[in-house]
Amino acid sequence: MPVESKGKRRAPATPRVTPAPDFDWRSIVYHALVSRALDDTEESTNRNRGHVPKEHLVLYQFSARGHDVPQVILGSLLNHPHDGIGAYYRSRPILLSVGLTIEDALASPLGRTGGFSDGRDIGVVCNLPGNGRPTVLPMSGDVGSQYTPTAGWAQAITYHRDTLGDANYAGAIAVALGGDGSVATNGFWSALTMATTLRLPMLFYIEDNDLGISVRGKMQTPGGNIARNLASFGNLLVRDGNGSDPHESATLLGECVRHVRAGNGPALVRLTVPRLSSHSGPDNQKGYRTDDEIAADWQRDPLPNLRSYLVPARLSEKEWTELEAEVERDVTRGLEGARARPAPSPEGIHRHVYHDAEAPTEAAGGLPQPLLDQLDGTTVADEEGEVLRFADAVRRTLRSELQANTRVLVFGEDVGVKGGVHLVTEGLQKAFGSDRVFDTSLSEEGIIGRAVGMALTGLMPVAEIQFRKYADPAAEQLNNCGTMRWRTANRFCAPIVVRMPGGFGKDVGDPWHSLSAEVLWVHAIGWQVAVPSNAADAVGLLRSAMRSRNPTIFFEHRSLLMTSDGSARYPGDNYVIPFGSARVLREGSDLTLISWGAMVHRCVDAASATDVSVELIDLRTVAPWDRECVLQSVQKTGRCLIVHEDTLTAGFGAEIAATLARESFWHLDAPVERLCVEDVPMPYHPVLLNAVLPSADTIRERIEHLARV
Ligand SMILES: Cc1ncc(C[n+]2csc(CCOP(=O)(O)OP(=O)(O)O)c2C)c(N)n1
Repeated sequence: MPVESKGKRRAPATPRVTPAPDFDWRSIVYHALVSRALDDTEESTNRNRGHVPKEHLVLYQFSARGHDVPQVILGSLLNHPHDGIGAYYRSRPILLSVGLTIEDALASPLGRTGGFSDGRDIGVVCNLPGNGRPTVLPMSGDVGSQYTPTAGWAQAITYHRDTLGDANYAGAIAVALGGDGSVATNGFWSALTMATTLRLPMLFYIEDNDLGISVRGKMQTPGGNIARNLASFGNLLVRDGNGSDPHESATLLGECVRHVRAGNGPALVRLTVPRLSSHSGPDNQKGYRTDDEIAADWQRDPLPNLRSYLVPARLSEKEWTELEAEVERDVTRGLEGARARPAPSPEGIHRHVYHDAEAPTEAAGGLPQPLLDQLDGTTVADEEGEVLRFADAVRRTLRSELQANTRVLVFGEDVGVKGGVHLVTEGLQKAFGSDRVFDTSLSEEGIIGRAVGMALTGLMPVAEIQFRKYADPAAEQLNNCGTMRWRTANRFCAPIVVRMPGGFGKDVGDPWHSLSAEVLWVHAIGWQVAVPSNAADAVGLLRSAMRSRNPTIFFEHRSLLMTSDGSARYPGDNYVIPFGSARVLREGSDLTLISWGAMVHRCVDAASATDVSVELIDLRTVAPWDRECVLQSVQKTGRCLIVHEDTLTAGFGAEIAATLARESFWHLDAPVERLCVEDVPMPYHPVLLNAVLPSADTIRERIEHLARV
């Protein structure tokens, strides 16, 4: 086994103290040595090494050397089957200590089949389904994105334990690992706010190597010590110590884990650690670190300290040497197994973007299948239902699902006591209690990250984003939620529902409250996107989303919430509409008119005001969208006009037009036309607003023009 770092190691320096009891030191040593051996192996077989055969190349590599010993000490304390770990690319040692196999650990950086991602994601972005041991939540490449899903897992622990009465969750905790650079991210502060205001069972473990690639810790937090700066933070136990010292690491980590497990609220522990390698494979540290600094860091290597701490007090010289030999054997065997695995097949690359009923195993996360089987809905609407406004229909659907399914939670800014700024959730907190319907802190990243963490534990979170535009701060969590199933090769999924009002209001607009831009989530991978035009469709689509194994963006158009346009008969407490099924509102033979959301109503008016025979299709969902319905209609009429409120360039109409150009070219008698908001933000004054929005008149004019072409 190549051990590049051996020559640089120094004599042990830690003063002899009696090793802390209650730790499985043998296992800690084993995993620390495995982690070192994996780093050594990968560093000698990465892209920078010319002599390595191509098939043995590690394509992208991060070393945990120096971070490893305290991480495996922490891992040894995580033994509850419902513990959740939110980690990052330097966290492999803790994964090893909670069940990652050596073969998987090596196969993934080689990009081989199996493992965390089946060759789809870089090897250091790991995950580990629990199966009776702690779960390592699917990591992301974005620094800081691990924090809010971990806080969501922590809140879900309290929900399972206290609301669902599942005693198996008693004593479980969530642990987020992050570097000193990550304490400057939105995710860190959002999760810290959540954990401390709600007193969640969550531990923040900050591994401070004073480097964020090349940037020093003083740039990330004043003075470079997040623990010192958080000393007076409310509801937070804070500890600070030396991660090179195994005794101090074990003492502080042990104290913090006990504190959180006992239900005393969150804790944060910062340990200083040396980064004994470059940031990652391609980095050579030139220009930002001197040889003297690197040598000084080697003086702080925790591994020789671990040895002098334990030998001979807990392990004999012989036992340590035997452990080294065992590790060498196991890693050699693991490497052989990893290299023997085939490269992934491109054939399967399109699988697992969405739920796949044919997959041999179901991903972890989302509602349990037996519960979903019980919740089978009907596509037959109750024709006698009372006429409800859109907002009332959504509220009634949330109410019936909260009643039918105790795993449903509804939350967002002002959603609880007030009932939402649009009053859609009015009265729900009173009816279902503040653990099921609640206000959140003002952080959209926190709202969505929390939802993701909760869904991973098997809950159905329904998160409200107050206005479409305010989903912007949550973009990272939304994107990572969508790709989760694909990038973990169906090991994890986080089906959540994100309700958001958007679009122009009644006689009013502006760039902040009137955005639609639904196409963004059609382009983002893995999302279902519903844009209902009326209360009945809203009921069916929302219920489908809340019983789905895929995440859903659910638009509630502002101009429809309280108006007669959006009103419809309530179709029943079990009514569902499958995604991807459009509705033909009016049959015709001259031209196909396609729309969704509030524009549907202007299209209805336009179609009724012309002699042209218009077939009007309400798409209802834009991801997936009903291609067959559209193609069939256009192949009949030969003409197509698409009307949407989102801006023209690269709006969803462009996708439909491209599809028609390819699939219906020989049936077209005229170019496919789009009528949309031109490429400007929504304006405020009604005169300006009306100047940019397609009106029934402009739609009719365009229909008549197109019919004459
Ligand atoms: C959101 C985001 N911004 C930038 C990067 C690029 N990047 C990768 S690692 C890193 C430094 C992180 O430092 P720290 O959190 O201290 O962790 P360490 O690597 O030192 O363990 C940066 C800037 C990223 N992955 N994600």
